Amino acid sequence: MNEFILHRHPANPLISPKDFPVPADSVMNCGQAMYKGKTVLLCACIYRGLVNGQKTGIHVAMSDDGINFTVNPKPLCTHNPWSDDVCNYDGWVIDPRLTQIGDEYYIVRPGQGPLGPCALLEKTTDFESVEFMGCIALPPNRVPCLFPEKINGMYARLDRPMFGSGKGCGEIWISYSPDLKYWGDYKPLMRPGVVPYFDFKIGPTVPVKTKHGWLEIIHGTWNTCADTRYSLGAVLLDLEDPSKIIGRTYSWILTPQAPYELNGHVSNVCFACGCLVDEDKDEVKVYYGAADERICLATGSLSELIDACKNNL
Ligand code: BMA
Repeated sequence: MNEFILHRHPANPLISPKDFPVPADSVMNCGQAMYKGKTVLLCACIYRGLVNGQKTGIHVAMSDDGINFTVNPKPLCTHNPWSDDVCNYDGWVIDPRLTQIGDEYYIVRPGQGPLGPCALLEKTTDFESVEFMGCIALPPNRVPCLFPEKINGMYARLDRPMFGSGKGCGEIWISYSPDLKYWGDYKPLMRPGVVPYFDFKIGPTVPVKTKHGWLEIIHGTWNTCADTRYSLGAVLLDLEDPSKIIGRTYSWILTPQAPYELNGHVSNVCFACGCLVDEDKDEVKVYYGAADERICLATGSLSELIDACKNNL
């Protein structure tokens, strides 16, 4: 197999529907963070049948070693009725982005509805319960990713405005807020084509601070006459002004090749919502959704990835 910067863990897939504590058809794309020395993943699940009357929910998985996870059978995030008196803008509870800001953990997830996804904000401090903080982006914006600290006195996020079909579906913009609730000062940052391996869609994950810049794992698609390929790449943003791109990989860093990525609920998919970085260990870890059906891990050298971004490799 042709290897790129991220390398698959031999224990993949780490979490599959058969390992889930409730009946599951798919265990999908996960938010990721460290909490009290443990690795925590927020795993989106498409249930087999209905569980507590719902078709989807987001469950907490915790691990001491980052490989063996215990999944909570009770979902952390589930359908919220905030929009139900007009229409259901929370019909499909998946794809959480998880950002630690100080001692608090913020979850942004798509509120899927008739005009496409809006963005719902929730907060947790213990991964046992969430506080619903409201809708922070009009549809279609799927899914804004919060920076983990204020930049020049303002919260910042990477937005993902999109339209339903056609070339150019899905861009990355940046915006700012004094309080995480009211957002503005919007600016476009990346379109499909910003890297040669995404020609149709491009989307953000939660940025991670490194001494060389904000490391931003991006996901996106390349369309061929035969299929669509959902892969991962990386971009480096300026620490002081994250609206400046200071590097990007010109090759994908992970693309579907393993059987568990090539075949599944949606075949040909490697999709990430974030990454974990350990600068002392020179390591980047990406827990990713494979074929929209199971959760896998790929790791790589942080310095190799940063160098690839800086040298546009
Ligand atoms: C995206 C989202 C993800 C999914 C991916 C591949 O548009 O819907 O949830 O993993 O497509 O199907």
